[in-house]
Amino acid sequence: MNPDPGTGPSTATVSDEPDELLALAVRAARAAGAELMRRYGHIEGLETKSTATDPVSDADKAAEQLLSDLITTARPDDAMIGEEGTDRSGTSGLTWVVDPLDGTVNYLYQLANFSVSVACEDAQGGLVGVVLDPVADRLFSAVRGGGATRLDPSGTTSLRVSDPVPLDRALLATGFGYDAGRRALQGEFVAALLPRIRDIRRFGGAALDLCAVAAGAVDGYFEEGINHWDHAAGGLIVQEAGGLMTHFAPTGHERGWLAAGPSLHAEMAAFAAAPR
Ligand code: LIP
Repeated sequence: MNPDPGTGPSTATVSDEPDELLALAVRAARAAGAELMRRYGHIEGLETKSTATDPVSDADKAAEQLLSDLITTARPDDAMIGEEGTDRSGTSGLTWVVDPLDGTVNYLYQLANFSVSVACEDAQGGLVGVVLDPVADRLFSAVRGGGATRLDPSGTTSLRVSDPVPLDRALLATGFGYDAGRRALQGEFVAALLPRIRDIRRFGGAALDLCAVAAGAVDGYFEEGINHWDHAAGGLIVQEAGGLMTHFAPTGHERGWLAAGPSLHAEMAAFAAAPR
C-alpha cells in the first residue's frame, strides 16, 4: 500500500475502504502541514485558550479549516471533531479526529517538534491514523490490523516498539498540561518516578511522542490531561507497532494515557499503583 498518493486538490468522494481513508488522511495532513510551514515564523492572531500559557494563532485555525474542508468534501457524511472548534455530527458511523497543530508552543518558539494529527475512528476505535512532522518531512501512519510505518526522505520503515525494557532502563517521554495545579501534581509524580528510570524527555508534542514510542525512539510515554485529538492517531500508531495504549492516571485525571511495550507498560502500571 502506498500511504502517500500525493497532495493535489480533489473534489471526488472517497469510499470507506481503509486504504482510501488513509490516502485522504495523508492528503489532508500534507495540506495542513504546508499551511503551517507557510506561516512558520510569521505568527498572526495570537490568542490564549484554556489558560494564559495555552496559545492558538491564525496558523492553527487555517490548518484546521483546510483539514475540515478537504475531509468534508471527500466524506460529507462523516462526523468530525477538531482542536480548534470543529464539531460536526455525521451519519456514516465514522468520525474524524483532527489536531491541526500539536505542539503549538514549539511552533511559536520555532522549536521544530510539532505535527498535524489526523485519525478516523469507527465504533471499534481507531481505524486510520496519520501524524505528519512537516519540518523533518516524517509521515507516521497506521491502519488497524495493518501495522505502522514511517515515510521520510530516506524511505519507508516498519515501526516496532522497544520490548522488553525494564523500568530501571526506560527512557520515558511525558508532557505537562496547561493548568498550573495539574502541572504541580504531574511534577510530583515525575519526581517520584525519576530515580527509578533511565531518564525523562519532554519534547512538547503528544502526537510525536506517541510516534517516538512506536518507532522505539523512546521506551514509553505517559501524560494526564491530553485531549482526544492529541492521541487519536498516535495511539493507533503505537498499538499497530506492538505497544499498549491504555488509561493511566497516577494523579487522578480522567484523561491520562500510558503507551509502552507490554513489559514496561506492566511495570509502569505497577509503579503508579504502589503507595508513594
Ligand atoms: C499539547 C501537547 C503537549 C502537551 C500539552 C498539550 P497542543 O497540545 O502536544 O505535549 O503536554 O498538554 O496537550 O496544545 O500543542 O495541541
